[in-house]
Amino acid sequence: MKFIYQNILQQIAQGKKLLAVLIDPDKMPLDNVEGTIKNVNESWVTHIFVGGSTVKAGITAALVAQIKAHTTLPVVLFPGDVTQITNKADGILFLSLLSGRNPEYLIDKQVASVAKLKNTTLEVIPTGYLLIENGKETAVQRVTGTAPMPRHNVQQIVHTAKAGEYMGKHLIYLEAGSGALHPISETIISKVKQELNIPLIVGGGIKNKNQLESAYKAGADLVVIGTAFETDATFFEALKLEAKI
Ligand code: 1GP
Repeated sequence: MKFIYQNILQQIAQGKKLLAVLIDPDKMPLDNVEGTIKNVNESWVTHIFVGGSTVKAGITAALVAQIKAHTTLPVVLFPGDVTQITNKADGILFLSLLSGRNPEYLIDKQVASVAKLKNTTLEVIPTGYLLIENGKETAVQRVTGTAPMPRHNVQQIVHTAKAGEYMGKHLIYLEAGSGALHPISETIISKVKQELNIPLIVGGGIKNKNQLESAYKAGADLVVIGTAFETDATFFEALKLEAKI
């Protein structure tokens, strides 16, 4: 499937809002996949992202294969490391951590991934990734050794996102971090959205439907939710197809 990005653009052009569930291979036993994906299929989730900051090497492929066996939704890798790349998925967010100044996460890991990627049929989607301060330290911060951008310096966040667009990224991802205390603020989302001509992904710390709606209203095109689905099985209930916002 090489149409993930085109489909995102088309759906956004039609005024649709997109939702990705983030599945962390470290936290999802293979035995739980079928039940979880059944819930996903019955909700208005549009994408399944798979990845994490600290996933054990070698477990992602089996998980993705199991997910693919139970859904037709696009499965997109959201990798914290080269070891998480698997051809079993449909696409990959080819992330560059633009908020940080660690060359390893700006370019080195991307170079290291090429030998693997060029032997896959994954749709590679260039994505500018910005980690924003959220009230507590997150795994991305620890693993990458970079500081998040201060949330009050909105202009710097906007300029960084726009620089990503000028550099040719196809998506910008505003990340508060998994389990963030404060999701990305509406002010940040709306100011970034006003300046961008490419789709905007927002994730980190979104725990309920109100926060989801706020992110959409502020301008998020695609919202990513991981922890809330892991910790609250009833959250899928609120997102059943018939309850679409
Ligand atoms: C993390 O943005 C994602 O990379 C999702 O965060 O787990 O807090 O939903 P949560």
